[in-house]
Amino acid sequence: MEALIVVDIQNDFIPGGALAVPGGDEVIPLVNRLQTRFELIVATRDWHPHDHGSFAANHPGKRVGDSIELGGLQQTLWPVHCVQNTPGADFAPGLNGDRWARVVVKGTDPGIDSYSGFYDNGHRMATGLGDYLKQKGVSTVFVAGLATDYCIKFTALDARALGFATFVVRDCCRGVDLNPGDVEGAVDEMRAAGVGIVDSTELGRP
Ligand code: VGL
Ligand code: ZN
Repeated sequence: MEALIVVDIQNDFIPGGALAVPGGDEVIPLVNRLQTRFELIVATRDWHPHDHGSFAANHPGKRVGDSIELGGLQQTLWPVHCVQNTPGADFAPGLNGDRWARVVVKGTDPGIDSYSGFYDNGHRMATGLGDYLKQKGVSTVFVAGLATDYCIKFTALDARALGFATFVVRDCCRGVDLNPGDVEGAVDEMRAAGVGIVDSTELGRP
């Protein structure tokens, strides 16, 4: 059984949003088409409280892009984004969620960030996505969405570590590339961990 994981295609991650990923909106029609070849689709949603520790604004004197310690881990500071129950946290317009079996929220604990759809960044709490997919008999996952060098990478690495055959559908993803080369580095890191990198055109129908 295969599943598609649609990662964080939310208003704040597309152009015009607080943490816009360059070309982030381009994945919407591609992911809509990709979804038609999957029977089981789950989506992840970045879903932060307003006082989340990953927001630069919550650390006086710190700026976006600075690094701090949060929950005992190094944390890059971001603009305020994907705050629960705000338009920035809504799924992007035009993204078809009609066939989603489940939406997994992450980043809800103000004291730790969560790039992966499976665990927080310290692997302390599971979101339940791993157990859900195993209970559904899933052995292979495909990952698409935003952003290649953060939530896609960590979701794919955790999926692989949990024993799923894991593929990132590269043309259906876009990255932040905070430092040029980050996306390329993320792809190399995923490959080295046994994650397959594919294009939607290789996947056959439709
Ligand atoms: C993400 C940075 C902060 C992502 C989420 O979805 O890739 N990146 N929060
Ligand atoms: Zn976030």
